[in-house]
Amino acid sequence: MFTRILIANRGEIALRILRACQDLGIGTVCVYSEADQDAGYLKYADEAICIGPPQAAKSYLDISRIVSAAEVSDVEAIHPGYGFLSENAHFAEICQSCNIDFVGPPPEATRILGNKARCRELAKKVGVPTVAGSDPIDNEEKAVAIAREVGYPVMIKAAAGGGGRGMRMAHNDVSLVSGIMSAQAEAGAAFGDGSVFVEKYIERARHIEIQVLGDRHGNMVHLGERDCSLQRRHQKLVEETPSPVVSPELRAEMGAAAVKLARAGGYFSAGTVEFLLDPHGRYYLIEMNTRIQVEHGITELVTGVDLVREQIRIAAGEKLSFSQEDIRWNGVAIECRINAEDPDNNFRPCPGQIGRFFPPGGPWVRWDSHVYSGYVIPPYYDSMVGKLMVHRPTRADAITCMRRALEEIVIEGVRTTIPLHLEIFGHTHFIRGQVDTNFVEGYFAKK
Ligand code: MV4
Repeated sequence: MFTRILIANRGEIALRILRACQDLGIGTVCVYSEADQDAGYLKYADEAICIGPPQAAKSYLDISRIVSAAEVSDVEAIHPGYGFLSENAHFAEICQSCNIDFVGPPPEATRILGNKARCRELAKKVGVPTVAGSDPIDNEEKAVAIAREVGYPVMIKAAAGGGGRGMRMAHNDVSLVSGIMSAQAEAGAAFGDGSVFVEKYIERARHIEIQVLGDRHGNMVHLGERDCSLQRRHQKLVEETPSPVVSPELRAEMGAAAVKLARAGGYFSAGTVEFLLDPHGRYYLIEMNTRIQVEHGITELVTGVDLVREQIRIAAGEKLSFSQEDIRWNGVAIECRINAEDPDNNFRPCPGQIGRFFPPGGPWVRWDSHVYSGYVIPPYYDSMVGKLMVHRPTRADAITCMRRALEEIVIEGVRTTIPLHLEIFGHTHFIRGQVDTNFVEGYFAKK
């Protein structure tokens, strides 16, 4: 097992990884930008190294700065968290070449499974259902022919895209051609790869993702699903497990499909296979996330598996200490992502200093956050303040518990999404589990 790990991330996930390291008796090195120099969690690290100015490109995204910090602090491994360099295969390769273990999947698996087009191609090869659509577009006439064949509306997606970037909807030939051009331009600029493909738009779908966990000895399990249908502009607002619409039989089937795909791609570590589930119960692969995800905590609550701890054990060459038959799901867990955004101003980010602050708590409540009264939320990174999770025997109990927790939070000095979450948790359709990927956009259209 490692003696020292560098945490190449910030905020709540840096604290989460730090806690897992401490539980494993592993020393910790935290890197931080000048914008995070007063971050409270740094005091828990054995060593904290400033790697640059606030801009992510010159700090948390700068491979040479992070690897230099790893060299001078003599760590054996780097945990990338999520976002930043967590899905950067080149970074994982540089770590390997410097004899530093990367706490995540092998680079070649990231290159295949983390690319939407290559992931789709592999899924077709191994018999995992995919959405009707195209390979990467090399000419517009072909794209028009395929879109007409599968039927409008269609989605245009960047192969190297993520978080909704390089993604467009098209309802006819004209918007298809213009959508392809703008998606190619956006993806080329954002990811250095402008390749895009077309998929039929699955109406009234649920967004169901399967958590997989594999070690370096060929063992792999799935840990059930997370229903992430409540998104606003491709940013998840609420996640829950189990999904109200996934039966034990469907869970086993989708779990097996996810494991089959990940194995075929040579994957190990924690990863998430994303599917769409249509109203007829048919599921389709859309992509794979080759990292630990923001919403991993609700899976930890219902399965009792510490995913970050397992990632570290796997990176150190240890075997999974459980089989698929050992996995049990207990109760319902729901997460709200609390962001410092202004619901009355189109959810624009609302950084600033937190005044009076009282976190939620009590039985069955988990609050994963790095913030405190007096903390300044910097404008340079994502606006997430914390992840509020609850774990109860039933979905109805979980909703009640979440409402109580949301109502007791005090965060002054910044606007947050808490009022929106309270509206969602009071909405009949959500309470009945009858929402799909259009719910949030549709909800705002009526306001
Ligand atoms: C889709 C889709 C419907 N049809 N693909 C992919 C990335 C994720 N952030 C959203 N994704 C979707 N891909 C096809 N072919 C529906 C979604 C989707 C969604 C789309 C728009 C607005 C909110 C959404 C919430 C979840 C899933």
